[in-house]
Amino acid sequence: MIRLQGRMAAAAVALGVVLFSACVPAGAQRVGDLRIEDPWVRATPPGAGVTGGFMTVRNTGAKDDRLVSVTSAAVARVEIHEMRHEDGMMRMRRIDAGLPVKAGAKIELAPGGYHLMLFGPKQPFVEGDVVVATARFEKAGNVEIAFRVRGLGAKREAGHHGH
Ligand SMILES: [Cu+2]
Repeated sequence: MIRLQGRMAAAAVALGVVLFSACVPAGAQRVGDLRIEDPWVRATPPGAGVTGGFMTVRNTGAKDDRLVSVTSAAVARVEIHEMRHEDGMMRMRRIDAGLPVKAGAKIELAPGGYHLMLFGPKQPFVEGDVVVATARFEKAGNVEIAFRVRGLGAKREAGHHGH
């Protein structure tokens, strides 16, 4: 009987995880003192090798934090990038040290500025879908984020990517 209950509990947990993944609301998400707002990724045409991810991270706490890395089973890898004007051109670079999220402040990942670069989508991102990724923060820890897929034309980036 105990064994059976154990199995049923395990099944319920497994089911719960599946339901959670399928139904994660694409609204604000919270981890510790951090709020993740409006996470979204750009849709990809079939065969596209890369796309951008965006969100706002708000730190409501008293300690500085840092977005260290992002991973997702939906893509081969995710990098944190910065885009900025240099010598009259838009240039992009990878940020390996992570993105600081200062106490009481927010950091915006948006077209034309900081962004996530998602390489190698395992299948095309279609508008309206949700792409789940895990962000790791230095102090707040890991948080699963549901990025809503928006159309190709959504807030187009100024300039163009080097990749
Ligand atoms: Cu980039």
